[in-house]
This record gives sequence, C-alpha cells and structure tokens, in this order.
Amino acid sequence: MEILQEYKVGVLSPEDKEEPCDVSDPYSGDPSRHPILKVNSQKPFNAEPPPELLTDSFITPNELFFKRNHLPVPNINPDKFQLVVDRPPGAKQGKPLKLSLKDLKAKFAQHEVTATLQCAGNRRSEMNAIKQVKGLDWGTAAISTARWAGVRLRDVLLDAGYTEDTPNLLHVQFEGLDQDITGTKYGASISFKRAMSKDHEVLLAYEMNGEELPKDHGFPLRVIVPGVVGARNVKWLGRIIVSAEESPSHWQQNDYKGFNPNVDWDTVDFSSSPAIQDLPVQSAITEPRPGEKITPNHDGNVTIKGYAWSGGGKEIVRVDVSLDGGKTWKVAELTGEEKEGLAWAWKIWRLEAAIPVECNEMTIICKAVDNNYNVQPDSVAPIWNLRGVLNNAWHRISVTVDQ
Ligand code: MTE
Ligand code: MO
Repeated sequence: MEILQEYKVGVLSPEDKEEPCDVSDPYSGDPSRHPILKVNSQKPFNAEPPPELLTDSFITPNELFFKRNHLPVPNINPDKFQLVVDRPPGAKQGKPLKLSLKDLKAKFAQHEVTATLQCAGNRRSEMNAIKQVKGLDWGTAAISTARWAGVRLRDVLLDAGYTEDTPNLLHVQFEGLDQDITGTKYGASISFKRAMSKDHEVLLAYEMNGEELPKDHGFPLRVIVPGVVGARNVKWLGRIIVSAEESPSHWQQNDYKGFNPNVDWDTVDFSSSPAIQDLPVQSAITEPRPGEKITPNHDGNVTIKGYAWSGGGKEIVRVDVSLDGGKTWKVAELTGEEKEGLAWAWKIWRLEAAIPVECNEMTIICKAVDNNYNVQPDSVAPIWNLRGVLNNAWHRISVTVDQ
C-alpha cells in the first residue's frame, strides 16, 4: 500500500465495481432476477410472471415484466455508448450519425408511450399440447405493459437526413449489441413507413416505468414498436440501417413467421411467409388458475380476471366470458388508459358472476373483440403452426367449485 500510494488516482465507487465474471460462461454477466418468475430457459434467460400478478396492476412492475433473451445480456458502459445511424445514400455528410445517450436526450424531445409488448410465442404451451411445436413453452404471461420514455425514431431518422420520400428506402433495420460466440448479433426490421409515422409512435426508449431501462430489457437503449410483435422491439440497440430490404437476420428471415397447420419442418419455406409485424387480437384468463378449487363469495359469485389486447393500434372494445363452456356469454368490465389516437396498451378485464347452479366443475372461456370487430378463433387446432406462434384462440380453463 505504501509503495503504491503515490500512484493512487482515486477510489472506485461501489456502483462501478464489476461482479467477478466467469470468462468460460458467456452468461455470467447476466443480471439477477426476481425469484417469483417462472423460468422457461436459464441461458439465455426467458421467464414469465405468475399470470395472476400480471393483472394486479395495469402497468407491469419492471421486475415482473416477462423477459425474452436469445443471447447473453451484453454489458454496455453507458458513458461510452454510441448509437450509430447510417446516412441516406448520397448524403453530404457520408459518415454515419453517432449519438451518445447525452446527445439523444439533449437533441430530441422526450416522448412517452404506454405500450403492451407480447412475444409471438405467448400461449405456445396450448399449441404444444395439441401437437409438438419448436420453441420455449410459454404459458399465458409472455405479455406485459410498461410506460416507456425516450425519443421518437422519426426525429432521429430526420436528423440523419432521411425524409418521408427518400426513394427506395422501405425498411428500417435495428441491430442489437448482444451477440453469439460467432459474433452474430440479434437484429430485426420494421417498415420505413411505420418508422417515419407520427401516429405509430415508434420509440428509442431509455426509460421503463420511470426508471433507467433495466439490463434485461435493453439497457441503455431499445426500440419500442407499439402494436408490433416483441421480436421487432430490439433491445441493446447499437445500429440503425435504412434499406431496400428487410433485416437479413435469422429472426427476421427464418423465424417469427406464421404457416398453414400442415406445413412441417420438411416442407417449410420461410421465404413464402411475411415476417410477423402487427399482432392479432388476444385475451386470456389470469384468475382463477386452471385446476383451482374456487369458493363462491357470500352472494354465490366468483370473480374472474384477465387481460385483452390487440396489435396494430386496435383498441379492445369488448371481452366476452362464459362460465358454462361457451353456451352463454357475459360481458366483462374493462379498465385501461384513456388515450387519443391508436391504442397500444391492453385492457384488464374483470367479471363477477354467479356460478351456474349445482355445478361442481366449470369451464371458463374468454374471447375479446377489437375496434375492427376482429375476434379470436375458437380453438387452437386450425391455427396450429410448427413454430407455435400467434396462438390467440379462445382461452379456456377448467376449475372445480367448492359449493
Ligand atoms: N432484442 C435483442 N437485442 N435481443 C433479443 O434477444 N428478443 C426479442 C425482443 N428484442 C430480443 C430483442 C423478443 S423475441 C421479444 S418477445 C422482446 O425483445 C422481449 O422483450 P422483453 O425481454 O423486454 O420483454
Ligand atoms: Mo419474442
């Protein structure tokens, strides 16, 4: 200590201390997570909250928000971070635009959006139950809602020199800073039109529910594309490329697409289906839990709860609930956020209803309607697909009744 004293430059603050890291394990830098999450895969980390906690609040607390990582969580120094935005072809300033977090916050107006994010694989386990599919066995909680704050992608693209009518630019590609051992990074794209649209509110977000973006959710910067499948909401955003083609990444080209139920792994041609963008209308029951023994209250009623959401900015206008396996339907009460323009957030629904007399077993079903009058299909089999995506069939659960 004495010998080294003259070389001392300062004292490390506790926050700057890095956890000891195991170089043989690319996942050793992953953050710690809330123990209540149901883990579908540890490395990479994929987990969902208990469904009944999802509908306790309209906004999902950050530690309960579902987590879907394809790769190790990258360790990014926010002071050195720079977002790289390629310039339009023929731009006077040929070099890409580079923006630090400070630049982003200083140069552009802050914008906030409450948006629900859903993984294409939400409710995959119900598809798996019919016939095996390939993918993580998600239950009904690969969906969550947060208030995101950041800057509009549109403003950043305009600053880089793009205009609505820059010719031949059809797609905006996002590259993540997370990568596999070969150096392949996560990537996805959306249409240029959506990216430039004020109404669609595409965000480069640095805050989630009033807090700095958590590591698992893309710290320090991620894309939020309201109404669009989770996979395009690229986390740990490093680079933006505007191009004539969609992202060449595996996840844009050879994954996250829907197929006919008879297409199998021998016959599938990924180039024949479009990449999923806007998601279809969805709803699920979060309370009671399947198989639960429910006790009616003193009025002989039970309370049923769930969520409902639709992609593309469509608003949920009604949720129908049946307590008798679909013979009769009641309308649930909806709660949500009042908002002008397109609807990006889910509705939490609730129904207090009498139990059918002398009933010991009950099949509860829910189905939602959006403002396009889109409805959910009544069963899983006709929408089954080999990758187990886009399951939005009526949600059915069976419970027993303690009369
Ligand atoms: N972005 C990067 N860079 N890497 C990823 O693995 N996963 C995507 C998307 N963005 C992913 C990503 C998928 S498939 C989903 S569903 C959402 O992030 C999940 O976001 P969340 O973990 O914040 O819930
Ligand atoms: Mo996803």
